[in-house]
Amino acid sequence: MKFVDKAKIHVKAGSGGNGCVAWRREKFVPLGGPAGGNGGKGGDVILKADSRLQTLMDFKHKIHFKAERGQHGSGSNKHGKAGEDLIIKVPVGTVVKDAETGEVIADLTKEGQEVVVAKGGKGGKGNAAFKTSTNQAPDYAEEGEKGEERWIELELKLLADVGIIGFPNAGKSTLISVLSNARPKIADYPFTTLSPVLGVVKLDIGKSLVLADIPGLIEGASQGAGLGHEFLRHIERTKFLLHVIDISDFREREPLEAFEIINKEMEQYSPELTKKPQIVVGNKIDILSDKEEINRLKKAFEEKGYRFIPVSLATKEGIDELKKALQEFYQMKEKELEEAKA
Ligand SMILES: Nc1nc2c(ncn2[C@@H]2O[C@H](COP(=O)(O)OP(=O)(O)OP(=O)(O)O)[C@@H](O)[C@H]2O)c(=O)[nH]1
Ligand SMILES: [Mg+2]
Repeated sequence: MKFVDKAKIHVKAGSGGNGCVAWRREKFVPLGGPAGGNGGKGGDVILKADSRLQTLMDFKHKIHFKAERGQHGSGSNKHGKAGEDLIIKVPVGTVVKDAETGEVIADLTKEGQEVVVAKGGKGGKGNAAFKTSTNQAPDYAEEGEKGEERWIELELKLLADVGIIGFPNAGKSTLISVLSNARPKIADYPFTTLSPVLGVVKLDIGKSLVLADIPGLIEGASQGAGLGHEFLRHIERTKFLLHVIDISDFREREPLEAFEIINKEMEQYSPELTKKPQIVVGNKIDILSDKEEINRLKKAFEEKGYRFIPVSLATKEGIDELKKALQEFYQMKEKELEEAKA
């Protein structure tokens, strides 16, 4: 399935039905009064978050959405029926913006959450509604109001607790497959992962964390190199990052330098991202010949204020320590994490 995380759609609410001009026509009532009914209200266009949807793919081809109009009023004081609302389902995590002004209309982060994006027009009043003591026979009625319409932008920002970042081939997808139920594609060439993958890690304390594996970043990603950096939006909501670095002999760059490059690219996307706490996961120690390198890196990262955990995702060495670190993190941020889920 193709992952689509941005869309632009046009929504148009139903117009209200017109009010009616009519007169009572009954036997033995020669001067029947006004009897024109009101028009019905037009239907709203509503967006609703649905956790069964994972992407905005449905909006690639269908971009126009229209709710039903209200029926016109009619004689004998019959009011027009209201138009039905149109409910459009979107994935949980969808941010809704007015396409023209860029204003955020809603952030649908909870299952079932709804927002009206175009309001249906009010129905017009029929002439019966205008009857007063001084005007017993109004011969006019109101037209229904037009339904609102506008272009809106949908942007999916996945809801995950922990983001996994790093260069291509560092082992990010291997990490999520070792820690969680997710089974993304893993291969020894760069840019294996083309769209974000979520996985749930069960912690020993009976709680769980949602991890997000994203495509690899490279130097210049903010200028469009590699897969660019747009996908970083999916870690914007995370509380914490696992930064995976290949520290084996076959790595292409010095690990501390790799770390700096990724952080620089993240900062270009949003300085907020670099403020998130990071744990450095030094991967592939099974093929690292100089084990002294581990101590050197541990010291260097700790001096920078980061926790460094050496692992081999291939042999599972160091995984227990990593899981423990995740658990400690959970306990540290428990209140925030629970609040986000509530
Ligand atoms: N020897 C060794 N190889 C590993 C280890 N972890 C991952 N690999 C290999 O490294 C390669 C890249 O792993 P991925 O998990 O696909 O890397 P990624 O970071 O997700 O890469 P992209 O999706 O391309 O950004 C694969 O061939 C893995 O089998 C490890 O601990 N030791
Ligand atoms: Mg990957």
